Amino acid sequence: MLNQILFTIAVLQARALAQSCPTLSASYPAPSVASGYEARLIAQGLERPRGLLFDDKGNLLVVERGRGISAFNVNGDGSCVTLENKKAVVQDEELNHGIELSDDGKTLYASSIDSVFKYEYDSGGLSVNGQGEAIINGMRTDGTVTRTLLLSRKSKNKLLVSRGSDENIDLSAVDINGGESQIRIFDPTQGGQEYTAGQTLGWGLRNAVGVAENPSDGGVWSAENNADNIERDGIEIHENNPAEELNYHGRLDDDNNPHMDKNYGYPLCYGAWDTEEIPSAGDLQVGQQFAIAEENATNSDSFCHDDREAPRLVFQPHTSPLDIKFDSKGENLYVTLHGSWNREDPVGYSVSVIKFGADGQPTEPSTSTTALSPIIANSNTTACPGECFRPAGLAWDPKGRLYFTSDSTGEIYVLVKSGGEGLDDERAATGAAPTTNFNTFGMLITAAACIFAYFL
Ligand SMILES: *[C@@H]1O[C@H](CO)[C@@H](O)[C@H](O)[C@H]1NC(C)=O
Ligand SMILES: CC(=O)N[C@H]1CO[C@H](CO)[C@@H](O)[C@@H]1O
Repeated sequence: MLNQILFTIAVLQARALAQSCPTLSASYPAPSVASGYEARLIAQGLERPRGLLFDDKGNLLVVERGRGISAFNVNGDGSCVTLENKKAVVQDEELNHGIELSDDGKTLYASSIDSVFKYEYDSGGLSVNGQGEAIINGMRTDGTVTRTLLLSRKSKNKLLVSRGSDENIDLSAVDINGGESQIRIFDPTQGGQEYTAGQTLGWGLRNAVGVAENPSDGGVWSAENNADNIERDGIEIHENNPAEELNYHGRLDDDNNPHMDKNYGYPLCYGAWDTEEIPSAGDLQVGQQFAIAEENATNSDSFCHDDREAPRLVFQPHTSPLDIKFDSKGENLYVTLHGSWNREDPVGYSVSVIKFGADGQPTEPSTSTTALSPIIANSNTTACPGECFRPAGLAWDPKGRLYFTSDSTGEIYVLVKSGGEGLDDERAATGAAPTTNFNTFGMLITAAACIFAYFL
């Protein structure tokens, strides 16, 4: 089975003018970058950076876990980005991952393990007015800590909040009223809401840290981090099962959305990856769900198949998909893979891309094990997690450049096409219109770094 695409050692050729590019060097071996892309390390020294986004003036806001929200002015063309004038926007050590901004850029949202906070935000002053108001409460668990936020751009006043399980295999998640392992929908203009009062978009989602809305058709997707240390029929199968999952939730503006309020299996059913290692697998295929049980496993498999929503795609177990972001046309879904701990050979530790078709669905079938194409990865994963970057949050800037945080190393990277153009053509076209600090000569002379890698 093809588990991992191997990279050869990347060759870095820096052709850019020294003064126009930041030259930060990482404490670990230079990452491998796929052909056609360029990557650059643009910030270090952050406190476990997680979610990030760009405001209406093109400033970068990033959640530093245990510190709060920080802002930077962003300058430079191509991959030669500099982050300047760091400013603390919100100082709150409880904030740990989620961040969102309203369409008009004036309301900022962030999450802690227990609550979602709302702030009046001023992008001119890079500041918030007063304290945040807790608009959603009651999410604390002993297990998962992230509460991913997603504001729908297709439906007004719908804030999606994803909450994970209380423990690895959390049997309380079989009760929809408990509120564990769910994505719920809230009206962000209301205050003082309990998490369990939200409308359930999906449940049985162990820890759906990545949540995204396809801009082309409004389809909502989530990336689920699946269970560790699982056994079936008393046999350890955790090395190559269960799969991480990409689940489909339909459109929020569809009053007859057939996926609304559906159960995706956890804690009873799990996506299969390596079916040969699953006892009594029968004709179970990659991407179908199976039951974990001491007895009756095969009987329960039919329940998982018939009564639970199957993933639309599966990924290698333990790769840990954290953030997912579509490009403007909904043709590519980018994924950060935070990386494994519960397996012998480290996997994940990369940013990858999934192709989507004009029908708003992935081009690969649900049985595929090759839906992810790596863009940037650690060149020596045997040293992970110790000497590796660990991708966490993703964000687009107005020029269509894609940024990601690495929480373990306190870093931010930018990804562009070879030659410096943004990865998102549509944003690059509109965002590159003459603005305050756009410089045509800069674009031409900033050939930046060419990084070559070959897929084996
Ligand atoms: C990869 O990392 C491991 C563990 O730190 C180290 O022993 C090994 O020499 C490294 N391999 C290369 C090719 O650098
Ligand atoms: C639902 C089902 O098939 N239950 C069976 C599980 O296994 C026990 C022991 O073999 C049977 O007694 C049950 O009927």
